[in-house]
Amino acid sequence: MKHNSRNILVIIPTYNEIENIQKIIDAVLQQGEDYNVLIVDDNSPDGTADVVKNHTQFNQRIFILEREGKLGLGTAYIAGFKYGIKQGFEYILEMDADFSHDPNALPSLVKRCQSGADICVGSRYTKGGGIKNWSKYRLFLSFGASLYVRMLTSLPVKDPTAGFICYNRRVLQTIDLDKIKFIGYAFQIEMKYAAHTLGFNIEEEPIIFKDREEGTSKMNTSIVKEAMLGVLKMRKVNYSKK
Ligand SMILES: Nc1nc2c(ncn2[C@@H]2O[C@H](COP(=O)(O)OP(=O)(O)OP(=O)(O)O)[C@@H](O)[C@H]2O)c(=O)[nH]1
Ligand SMILES: [Mg+2]
Repeated sequence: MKHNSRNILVIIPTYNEIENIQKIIDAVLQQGEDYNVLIVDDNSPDGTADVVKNHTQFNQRIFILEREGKLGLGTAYIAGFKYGIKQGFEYILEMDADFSHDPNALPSLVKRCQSGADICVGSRYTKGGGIKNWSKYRLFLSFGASLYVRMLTSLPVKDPTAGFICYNRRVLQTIDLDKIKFIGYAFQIEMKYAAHTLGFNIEEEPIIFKDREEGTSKMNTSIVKEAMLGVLKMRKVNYSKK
């Protein structure tokens, strides 16, 4: 059997991504031999997991974690991180299934981690980054959230709610992942905040984010509320393992 390189793992949580799943897996694996993909599916009613499972039998670079129901983005990533660490991956990434994050930008994030960054954030709000075809409302929410976070915390990250990220495995091994409590945008903030308070350095690589073209959005106001209150709460948490 061919040796499977345990170098890079791209985690993609999915809920009803049947229109995107095949294309996004192909686009990730195309980045190189050392790229692997882990789908964390929450029993999508549209059968997303079945498409993935058609491939896992033949392709050793595709993995799947199936959960019983929609348990949220945050816990999906935590499950994925634990899997990636256990399987010995060196660089563990977060990415959406909906092509908002350009798979061709993956190597630029990995490269930054290979040359010293503990975390590299694909950033919309750093010089050279940007957003394509978002409504004024989404732009306002997202940019407002980033200002809010930076006002209330010392987090030196221009795009704290970003979800396109490369972690060095040492970061995920050091954070007590069982203390990460939030599920939506707050989860993204919380991971960066935890890493920062534990002394890890976070770099930003400019990316152009684009709105999903296919499938439906899972954004809602409770996620925004969680983020607003969550930022206040996380300042009291010690994220180290005891
Ligand atoms: N496993 C799992 N994946 C989820 C869940 N909610 C969202 N996702 C996935 O997480 C990623 C980001 O979710 P999106 O729906 O794109 O959220 P968003 O980017 O804020 O909103 P839009 O792009 O406007 O739809 C996508 O790959 C979703 O399929 C969930 O509860 N469980
Ligand atoms: Mg999206």
